[in-house]
Amino acid sequence: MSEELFKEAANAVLEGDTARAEKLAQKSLDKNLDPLKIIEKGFTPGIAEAGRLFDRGELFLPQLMSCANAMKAATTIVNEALGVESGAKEGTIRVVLGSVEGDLHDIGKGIVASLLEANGIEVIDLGTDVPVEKFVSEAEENDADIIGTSTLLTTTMKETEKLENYLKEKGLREKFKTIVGGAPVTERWVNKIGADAYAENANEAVDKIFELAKK
Ligand code: B12
Repeated sequence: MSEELFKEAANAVLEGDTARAEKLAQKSLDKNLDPLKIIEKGFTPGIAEAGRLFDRGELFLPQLMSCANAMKAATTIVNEALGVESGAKEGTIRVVLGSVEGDLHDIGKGIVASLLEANGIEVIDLGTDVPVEKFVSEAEENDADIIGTSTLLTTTMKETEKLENYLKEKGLREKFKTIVGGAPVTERWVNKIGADAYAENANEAVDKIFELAKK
């Protein structure tokens, strides 16, 4: 039954049908399905397929944008449900999160933010196109423990390396832990630039952040 719903969700995103995607998001919540499952097994395969078709020239940018809008609308509904459990308290882990400069992708980052909050982690979401200087000034101002960067483009990946260098330059490398994510990022890249952690998805991000906070 839920497999069918997942398939319908993927198709709604692939067809850029925002109204249907929203309806399916709500339906999955009404059925008490795990909110993260409907994102991971339903909507994400839909947007991934849209990306593949775009890559092969079978989908054009306006169509990809419609798919992204449907995905965003659906994840906004599900993210809210994820956040219901949220209860960041004084003394909890504080994470400054954003998409790096030049990068406007924010769907995955939004899911990560919601799941972190659902686990009692405080998130200061700086949005998209965030310069390294801003990540650091916000981390300092908010007395954050961790800086999380999201990058979806290979061309903007180097911003994550720039952040490491900037932190060292300012003598702040030991003050904050860093975690990096986004489709083109790998464990190897993260080791190469000297960041503290990599997470492939939102679930892993929660585990890695708890581990980092213990160090
Ligand atoms: C949706 C989308 C768009 C939407 C974005 C809408 C939005 N508000 O985000 C729109 C249409 C606007 C768009 C624009 C562009 N896009 Co685009 N886009 C995509 C697409 C199809 C899906 C991305 C997505 O939302 N995935 C779903 C989410 C849930 O997954 P995710 O982002 O990977 O996030 C998960 C993990 O990575 C991780 N994670 C993410 N962030 C973080 C952060 C931390 C700290 C951690 C720990 C974990 C973590 O957890 C998340 C949840 O599990 C991808 C293809 C793909 N398969 O990735 C292309 C893709 C990324 N885009 C691409 C391109 C080329 C572009 C454009 C340059 C197109 C153009 N010609 O203008 C522009 C660039 C705009 C810019 N300056 O940023 C290419 C990038 C190629 C490359 N190698 O660099 C891709 C790969 C498509 C392709 N195959 O060609 N895009």
